[in-house]
Amino acid sequence: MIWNEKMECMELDERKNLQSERLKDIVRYVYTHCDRYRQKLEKAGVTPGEVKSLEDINKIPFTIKEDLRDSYPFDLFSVPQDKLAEIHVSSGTTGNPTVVGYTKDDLKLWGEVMARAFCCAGAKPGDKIQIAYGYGLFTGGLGAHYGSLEMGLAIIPCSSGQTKRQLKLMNDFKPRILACTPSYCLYMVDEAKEMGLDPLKSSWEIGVFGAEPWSEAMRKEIEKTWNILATDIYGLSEIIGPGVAQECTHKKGLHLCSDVFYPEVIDSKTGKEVKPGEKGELVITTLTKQAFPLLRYRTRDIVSLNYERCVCGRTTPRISKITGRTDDMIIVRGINVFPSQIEHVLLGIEGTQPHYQLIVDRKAGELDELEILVEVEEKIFSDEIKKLRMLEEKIKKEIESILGINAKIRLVEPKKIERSEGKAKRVIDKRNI
Ligand code: DLL
Repeated sequence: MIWNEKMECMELDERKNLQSERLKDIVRYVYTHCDRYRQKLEKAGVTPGEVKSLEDINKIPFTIKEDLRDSYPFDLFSVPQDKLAEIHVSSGTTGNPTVVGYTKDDLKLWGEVMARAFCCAGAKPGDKIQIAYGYGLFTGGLGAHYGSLEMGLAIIPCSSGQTKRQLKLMNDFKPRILACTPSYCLYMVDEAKEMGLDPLKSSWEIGVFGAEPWSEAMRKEIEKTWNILATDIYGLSEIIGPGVAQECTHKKGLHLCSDVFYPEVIDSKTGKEVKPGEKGELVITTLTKQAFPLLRYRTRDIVSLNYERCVCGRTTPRISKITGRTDDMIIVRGINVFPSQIEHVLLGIEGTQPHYQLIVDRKAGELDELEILVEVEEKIFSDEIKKLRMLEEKIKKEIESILGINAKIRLVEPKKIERSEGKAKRVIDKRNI
């Protein structure tokens, strides 16, 4: 089943015309509704009249994460605050989080693209869905919720965690669809076995997995273990949350809702568009959003684009699975972490040095572990163990309260962390993903 055949199976020329019209409208809209954007466009010498079609998109300056940080909390919004229906936040690079907002119409759009995504994965109205993405400020849970409502799925809104309860509900209610991070899906295997459940006999037939990178090997492992069709869903809070792109049952790339999110893939160094099929950084322009439209937003995610019609009948362009990022953001248990955020926390704690390293690991059947090595001043390192433990605890608590992540802290003596003449190696990722 295709949720919105008109938009998803449109002839390419027709879609291009629609995108052109929408691009003109959105440029005019942000220019007239958001002072910050108007200033940005004026600085680049662009007025709405100059953007006459898609071919003019190059005239528009990119929007980057720092623009969002600098406009904290609401300066990049295009509606007054009393028109907002919902506000979410995601990780910023330092200090402040990235704030994103929705009007009621934006929430409708979110429901629409998520309904397209669930259909694309093979869901049918009337199916039960277990949503094990976190509900709250993270966009995973609520995005999946709105799409399920729109589509007419029966929702079991478990949120993430409480795995035994999660598995009991699966066993008793028999949902056909599971939506969660791929690593959480694998993590649930051991607990299921402990409870005497056979993962091969689970009621889940379709998984809608995303919010973090995962490999084809991991897909095979999930499919083999749970006897499930594991599909990939992509999205980011800045654009809407989950629902930007989703694999169909053929699993040959993620169909991107390009009637509402216009994609470009660029060489991240030159900023120039690469040829279809070549890898580069995904840049997205939201064509119809009201509260928080973004022009040419640099996602930092590396993909390639395929414009060929898919065997499923959809004509929407497909992005490859995300193969990396152009910045140093890592995703630990579905939480986006920038090394600069850790640095920011450490700088505020007396006795620590700005030398640190993040070590991420994932043992078979377990969730990601984040260990942070922190150099401390000589005089602190020679202090009694009790004082060192107190400092570790303080750093741990601070990181947990700011980033929402439970990290193991290891204090090390000065100069223990290898120095580099170039870019410091802040992250050692031992995960096999
Ligand atoms: O992770 C939204 C989401 C929720 C997507 C649930 C899919 C499912 P953020 O927290 O803003 O939003 O993180 C966005 O996560 O720029 C990618 O780097 C990464 N990411 C999201 N989906 C995938 C995926 C949500 N399928 C950032 N594969 C993005 C690889 C992904 N990376």
